[in-house]
Amino acid sequence: MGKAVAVLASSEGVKGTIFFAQEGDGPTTVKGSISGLKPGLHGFHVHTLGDTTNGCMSTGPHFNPNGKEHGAPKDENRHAGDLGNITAGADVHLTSVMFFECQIPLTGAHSIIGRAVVVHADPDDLGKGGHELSKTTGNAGGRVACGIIGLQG
Ligand SMILES: [Cu+2]
Ligand SMILES: [Zn+2]
Repeated sequence: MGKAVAVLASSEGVKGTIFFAQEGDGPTTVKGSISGLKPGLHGFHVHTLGDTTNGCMSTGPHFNPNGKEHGAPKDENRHAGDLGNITAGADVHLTSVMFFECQIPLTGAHSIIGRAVVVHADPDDLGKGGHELSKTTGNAGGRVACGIIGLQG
């Protein structure tokens, strides 16, 4: 079992911890919780770089090893790092995250270790919003929290 963790931090009081686990070549389980998000949908992605020297801005674009366009997790044409949206309820204290994902392995050439998880201010339109940013970022707005994905024992 491969395991990894990202501790999310931000200057806006959003905090969280996201755990990743993968058995062999199977799907990666993504599980965790985030606090401090405003209610509603928030774009949730793996970005290419594990670099937070300039906050979440320096984590680069969406992780996209296959040269695709931005999309929804279930789309054929999507960035590997496109994890869709997470939903923050009216209770801003805790947003739970739990899903399985096949395009973010913890080993191999397309491993997400050393990259970053980013949570956005706005909903990800999943490539379908018709905005000029829809096909690259889902027009998900600012980067409110991020964390570097590191190996966990
Ligand atoms: Cu993002
Ligand atoms: Zn994307």
